[in-house]
Amino acid sequence: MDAEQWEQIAVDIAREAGALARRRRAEGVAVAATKSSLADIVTEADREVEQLIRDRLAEARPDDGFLGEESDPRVGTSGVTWVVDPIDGTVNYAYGIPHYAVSIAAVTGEPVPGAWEAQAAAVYSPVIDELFHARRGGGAWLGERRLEVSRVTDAGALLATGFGYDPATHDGDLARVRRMMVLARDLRRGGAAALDLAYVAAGRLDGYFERGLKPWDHAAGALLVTEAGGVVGGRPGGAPGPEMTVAAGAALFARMQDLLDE
Ligand code: LIP
Repeated sequence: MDAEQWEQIAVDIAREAGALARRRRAEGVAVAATKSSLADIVTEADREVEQLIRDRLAEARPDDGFLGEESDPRVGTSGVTWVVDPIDGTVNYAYGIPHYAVSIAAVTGEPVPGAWEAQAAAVYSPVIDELFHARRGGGAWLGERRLEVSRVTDAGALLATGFGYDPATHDGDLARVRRMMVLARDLRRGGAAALDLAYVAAGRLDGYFERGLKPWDHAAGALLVTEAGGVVGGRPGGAPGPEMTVAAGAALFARMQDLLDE
């Protein structure tokens, strides 16, 4: 099996999982638990959707590993690991804000950002029925439209960011926003990293930066960006991860990293 088949698996499962998430949202959503902080919530739908994804992947790819937000990791024997956020934008989902996505990526190598090689990705926004997908070397697509990052280089960029659930990190996050505003025409805070990255790939955002992301938040979206001709990284020279995730076209990416590290 190759990346094209993994991409199709990700697309098919993301679509089915997104439909389940949307149905559960319409039936009413309750917070099942809080995790790292009061703001860091999980709903029963997050858990149910992740279980559906795990079940479908086990049927299609029984020897693969699994790394998801809401359940225990599984080490596979095939060299392929599926990195999954069942509902990215959980707070939006819980509040009924229709901006959330199912994020599924297939990676090879050690399932750690910076060590893995992303092979295929699907990010599905079920309320507006937009499915972003990519495979390594095959380009990034929204449906049948090939995606390309914007060519904006500096002042006048539409940037997106986010803030972690830990209030103790907000001063640093806000100071970083202040430094980045020299580049920005405006700022967006969508609340779903996978869609922020998908929108950079689609040229709907010129750049995105956020501290505190988990592997499942960025695994699929990062491949969309690089297959759309963009660059994704973390701290200067580093991989995307909890310290920082930055995504943009090459010229803007360099300017953003300069400012992030001041
Ligand atoms: C969310 C990210 C978002 C970030 C939130 C949270 P979740 O993921 O998509 O960009 O700002 O703090 O990490 O928790 O909804 O899967």
